[in-house]
Amino acid sequence: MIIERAEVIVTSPSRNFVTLRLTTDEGLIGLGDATLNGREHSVVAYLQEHVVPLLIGMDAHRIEDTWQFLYRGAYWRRGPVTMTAISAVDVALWDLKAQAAGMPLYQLLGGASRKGLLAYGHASGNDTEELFDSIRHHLERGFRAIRVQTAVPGVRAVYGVPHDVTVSNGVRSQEYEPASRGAYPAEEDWDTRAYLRHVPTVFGAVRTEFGPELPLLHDGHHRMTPIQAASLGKSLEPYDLFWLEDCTPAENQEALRLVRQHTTTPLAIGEVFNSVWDYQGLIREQLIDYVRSSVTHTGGITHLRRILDFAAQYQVKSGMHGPTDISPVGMAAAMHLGLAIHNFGIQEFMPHSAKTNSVFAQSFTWKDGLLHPGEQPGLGVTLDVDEAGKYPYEQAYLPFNRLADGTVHDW
Ligand code: CS2
Ligand code: MG
Repeated sequence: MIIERAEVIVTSPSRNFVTLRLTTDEGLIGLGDATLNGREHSVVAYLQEHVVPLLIGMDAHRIEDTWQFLYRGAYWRRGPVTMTAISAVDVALWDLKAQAAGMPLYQLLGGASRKGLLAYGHASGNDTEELFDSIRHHLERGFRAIRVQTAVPGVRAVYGVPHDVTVSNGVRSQEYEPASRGAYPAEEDWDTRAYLRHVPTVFGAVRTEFGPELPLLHDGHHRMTPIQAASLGKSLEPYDLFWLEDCTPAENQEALRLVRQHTTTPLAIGEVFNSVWDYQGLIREQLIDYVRSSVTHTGGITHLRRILDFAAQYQVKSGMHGPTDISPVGMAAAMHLGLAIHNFGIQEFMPHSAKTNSVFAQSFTWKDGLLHPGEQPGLGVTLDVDEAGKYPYEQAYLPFNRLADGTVHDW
């Protein structure tokens, strides 16, 4: 199975996506997600200029060898751009191998370990009433686990809460999408003390309204110092969170030691990580409970599986990143991997827009709160190139934060 063509396809149906498309001499087509939100063209260039020329004529069956060749052979290792580019190649090769075998990819990864993947949705609100509506809306759409984000009094724009929600017949019609199109990132504001006072009251209200059973999650989005995160974890203990995510900026692994000493609230981290080395201390010292890496940004199925196998020795589980900036191709890869591994925890699931689904045909199912990748050979995703061509790239940025005195803060 020889790679004859390798194309990098950029499309922007409702947000930007980058896809690597490999075609073999037998006419099979394999896809890999190469989307790095807000920095898309860095991965396009990495692939087009440096990787595509190496792929032509290569044996598509040699997944492990190709991974090692691209990782070690580049000399310059790790980093989001490199690891996203390697992931796209890795996933496209797994897609091809599974199609050649005539099996859905999860079968090649060891077969199904469960019926489907518990997935959580994003509920949010500017006030309690809006938040409760959003939670009910998600429960009606079948979600059995909910991430809760709310506005904070005195703060203009908060991560996870849409600014311009439209509600018709009691249903919120807009999903939260942080990246905005334009030539400059949107500026948001932040006040950690106001946030720390407010969040426990929100979880108290949610538990009173929805009872003790519903798994609830929360994303701190890298904004707290270690002692602030410790204090939040402690104040949320009565509300029994499934996890508190990214409580501190993720690059400082030692921070989690301090947080862990003070709270039993389960911790999830790693959506901005890209290699097993980012997790080494966190997993070995049992400082986290969930690995947030996506297949897309962490060197593909080959490398994320390695991280998760290491994590399994310490009872740390998967919690793969799945916002809309993970393309349908990246989501499919996550679902196949999540179905196969033993230490699956939960999958983040933000449904893609109708326009995105018109570009990417997908085989996954969503039933009884569980995702399943479907039974088509390979990943189960096809890319309609003509449809993709209708939506050219548009510059887009994630927002950034400034404190009241003008200092830039983690967003
Ligand atoms: C997030 C993301 O889903 C999450 O947990 O933290 O929404 C994140 O902000 C985006 O993926 C950034 O591109
Ligand atoms: Mg997050």
